[in-house]
Amino acid sequence: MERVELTVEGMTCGGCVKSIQNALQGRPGVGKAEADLDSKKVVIEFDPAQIQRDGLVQAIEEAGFDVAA
Ligand code: 9UX
Repeated sequence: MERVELTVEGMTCGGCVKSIQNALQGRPGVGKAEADLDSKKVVIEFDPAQIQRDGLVQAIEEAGFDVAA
């Protein structure tokens, strides 16, 4: 497993946190996904053979949030 930390814009309540975590965990290859409202960070563990950073960003964007560059 690899680990990446992304900064997500637009998380404003605990429901957003859950939406992002669910969106990520629904993708094959994603293990743990933990979003934190205060820091705006999402820490994701993933199998690079199944999903890469762009796929993780896409999952977050499709859930309606933006990922900081
Ligand atoms: Mo809270 Mo977020 O009411 O998508 S769920 S703002």
